[in-house]
Amino acid sequence: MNKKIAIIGLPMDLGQSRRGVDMGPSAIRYAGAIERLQGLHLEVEDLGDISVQREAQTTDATNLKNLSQVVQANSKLAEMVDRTVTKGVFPLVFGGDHSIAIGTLAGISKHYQNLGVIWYDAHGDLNTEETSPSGNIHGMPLAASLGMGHDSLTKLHGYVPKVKPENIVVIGARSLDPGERELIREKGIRVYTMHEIDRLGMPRVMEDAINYLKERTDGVHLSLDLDGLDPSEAPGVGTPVLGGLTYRESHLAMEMLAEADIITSAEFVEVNPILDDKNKTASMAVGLMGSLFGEKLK
Ligand code: 4U7
Ligand code: MN
Ligand code: MN
Ligand code: MN
Repeated sequence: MNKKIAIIGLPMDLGQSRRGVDMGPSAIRYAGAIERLQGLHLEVEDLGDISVQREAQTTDATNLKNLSQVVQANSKLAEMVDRTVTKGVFPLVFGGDHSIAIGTLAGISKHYQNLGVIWYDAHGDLNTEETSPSGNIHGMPLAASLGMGHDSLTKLHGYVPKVKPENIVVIGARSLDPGERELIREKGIRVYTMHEIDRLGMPRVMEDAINYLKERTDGVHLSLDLDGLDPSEAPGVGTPVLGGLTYRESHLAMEMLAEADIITSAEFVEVNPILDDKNKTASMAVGLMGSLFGEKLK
């Protein structure tokens, strides 16, 4: 694991419809992210937050809410992440709604032949403006990174696609729209739904996912949406879905990733402190970060 980490916050809530997720980066910092990582003797530089142009909600002719603002913020993020990777530093991004993964992946992927992605989420985020039931761009970042959807999302930072379908692993899915299911089938994307996790257990699932990615990728980005966890434990998210992963299962998953030493960039998204219970969800994000970066119990 890279010993130098750069933290980048993107306080954006325009990729979905509930306000408050723009305060995610502050909530995660307030929960002690930087101190936690410094405690692991990592060199941490906080690059601060990217500024987001805030104006009245817009919907243009397409079924995409706030498209221009989302594209603008993501372009800045892609630039910053790109520069970070160029310097040999590990980019750690705090969201913000999950639409920011479009920018993160755009900044990272050009540095790899075969970037792997672990999408830890209750959702597939594989909608396009044609299949999306909501028009919310936070339900589209994985599709956009595959090169599917609106040009201004797929072409962000100047190249398409950012990831190949066979290099993606989705973990924790339990809410997939019809168009997403079709895409998963058509592209052969590896998805461990809650069904597989219940049947096989998190250790088997992670072992499997890690071996699969190790064989075919030269870097792995972890995109962790806090709604992958069960809302009874992580209530501070805008799109909660019952029947999710526990905090302990998630910890184990992070510990196994640390042990395998495959993660080369990460982002923690969708923390909404307004919907949270005493910053519990942000604290969980920080706890998971600790494990991901090698914190040991003994
Ligand atoms: B998140 C949804 F319809 N699929 O597209 C959609 F269920 O980043 C939800 O994973 C998307 O939180 C959730 O709007 C996006 C919906
Ligand atoms: Mn998501
Ligand atoms: Mn989600
Ligand atoms: Mn969500």
